[in-house]
Amino acid sequence: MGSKDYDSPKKPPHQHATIKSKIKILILLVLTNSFSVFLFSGSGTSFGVNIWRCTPSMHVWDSEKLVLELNNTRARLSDSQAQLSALHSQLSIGNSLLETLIAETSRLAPATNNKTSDMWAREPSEELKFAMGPHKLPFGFTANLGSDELYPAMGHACQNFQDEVEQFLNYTIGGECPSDEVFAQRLMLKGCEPLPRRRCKPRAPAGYVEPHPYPKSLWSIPPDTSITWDAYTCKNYSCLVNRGKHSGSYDCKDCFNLFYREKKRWMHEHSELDYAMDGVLSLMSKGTIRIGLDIGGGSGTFAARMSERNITIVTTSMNFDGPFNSFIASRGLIPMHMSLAHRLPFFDNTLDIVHSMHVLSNWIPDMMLEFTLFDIYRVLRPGGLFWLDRFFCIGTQLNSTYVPIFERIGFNRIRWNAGRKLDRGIERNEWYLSALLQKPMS
Ligand SMILES: *[C@@H]1O[C@H](CO)[C@@H](O)[C@H](O)[C@H]1NC(C)=O
Ligand SMILES: *[C@@H]1O[C@H](CO)[C@@H](O)[C@H](O)[C@H]1NC(C)=O
Ligand SMILES: *[C@@H]1O[C@H](CO)[C@@H](O)[C@H](O)[C@H]1NC(C)=O
Ligand SMILES: *[C@@H]1O[C@H](CO)[C@@H](O)[C@H](O)[C@H]1NC(C)=O
Ligand SMILES: *[C@@H]1O[C@H](CO)[C@@H](O)[C@H](O)[C@H]1NC(C)=O
Ligand SMILES: CC(=O)N[C@H]1CO[C@H](CO)[C@@H](O)[C@@H]1O
Repeated sequence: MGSKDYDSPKKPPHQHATIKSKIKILILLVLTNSFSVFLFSGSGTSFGVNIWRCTPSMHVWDSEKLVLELNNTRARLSDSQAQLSALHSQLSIGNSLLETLIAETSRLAPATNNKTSDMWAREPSEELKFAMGPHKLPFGFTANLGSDELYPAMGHACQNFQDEVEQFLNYTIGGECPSDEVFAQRLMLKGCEPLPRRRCKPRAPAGYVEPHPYPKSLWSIPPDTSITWDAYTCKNYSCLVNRGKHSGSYDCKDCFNLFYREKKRWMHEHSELDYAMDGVLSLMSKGTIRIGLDIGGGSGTFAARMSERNITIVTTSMNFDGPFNSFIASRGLIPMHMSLAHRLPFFDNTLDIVHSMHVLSNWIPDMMLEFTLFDIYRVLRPGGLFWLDRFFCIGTQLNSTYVPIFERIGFNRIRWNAGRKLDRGIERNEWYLSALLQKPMS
């Protein structure tokens, strides 16, 4: 389809209603004012406080002057009242005239929706208007939705970044999307999440190679050509895999080398902070842990290990230093591109297990952490497990800040291990907390 097919703008459903409601507000204002004028002028005893505000120079003891002033004010007010009611009737006429006019113009001038426009710093671009809707539903579809229009989801903070959002929505309709993964992700991290949807297509990888069949795919590194790399510093998987050997801090530094540390994770109890997966699962009735979530799951190894145990785990991940999501998907696991600030897209009381390693830590502002933990509690089913894996903090914060937060949430502790971080952590009083927490049955 050519871009022409996409272009035809639809009549925005809201314009008419918006101007109408603005006029109604105006009339209400006028009515309210004339009503108070009426109160003022109608009764000599109800002057009170308001008059003092109007004529601050007057003195209470100057009673003769006061009477004069009041008489004066009263005269002026009843004057205004007369004027206002004249205005009022003029406006009513104006209102019906305008309604006719609006009905006419909204037929003639499409895509001038000013209800949503009001939220933005300036008149939004056409594509932005389409992206945010609302879009009218066909007649008869409103019952379940409770509305006769659909509002596309878009993070409310998008409004703070109109330039960026419009740049994000600047493309050839139906054509190839700009190569802007990093740009888009920064926008997400500023709170513009979910991003608005677009009417363009992502670039195809240079040489897509079909994934290995499952379960071999779980432990295969995908070919460099099967994803697009332009956006990242590391231009291929070899780079991602090898950077673990070099110094420097990267997100999920050594998790792309599937044959080194990654291969051993959660297989054995290396220390009291590292629980073995089978040990954790054995605490629950067999087969009752079936579906779950790994928050910030790096290359997806937690989900891969769970998959080998017939447990389905969704892995959330941002693409910080590389295409984490593509990597996870190539292993045959489910990636979800979502920041930590996002409300978990699962319904209440549904998941058997939520796991998170290294990600939840003291860099997260306390209030946000508390919201995150309540959200985890929300999506877990009664009896569901929250496996908090290596939560990092300073020793003094543990008992003063974090233990109280965890206690407020209301999980039951199944396992709870706090230990000093080895290497330089010892002199810096750096700690890790690992815990197995269970949502109460009732
Ligand atoms: C108040 O004003 C009316 C005319 O508006 C006048 O007849 C009356 O004498 C005035 N009363 C006083 C006390 O000035
Ligand atoms: C959209 O992109 C074109 C070409 O890159 C540019 O000239 C134009 O200014 C952009 N418009 C907006 C609103 O960013
Ligand atoms: C992989 O990328 C790195 C830089 O990101 C480059 O130095 C290296 O030559 C690349 N390797 C291959 C096989 O393309
Ligand atoms: C996973 O499910 C398959 C098919 O039902 C079964 O053959 C296999 O034994 C299961 N594996 C585990 C670890 O339970
Ligand atoms: C926290 O409190 C517990 C019990 O009160 C205590 O055993 C532990 O040493 C404290 N932890 C830290 C890191 O201070
Ligand atoms: C079509 C239309 O009425 N657009 C207006 C929306 O609101 C902005 C800001 O108030 C005006 O500048 C536009 O003309």
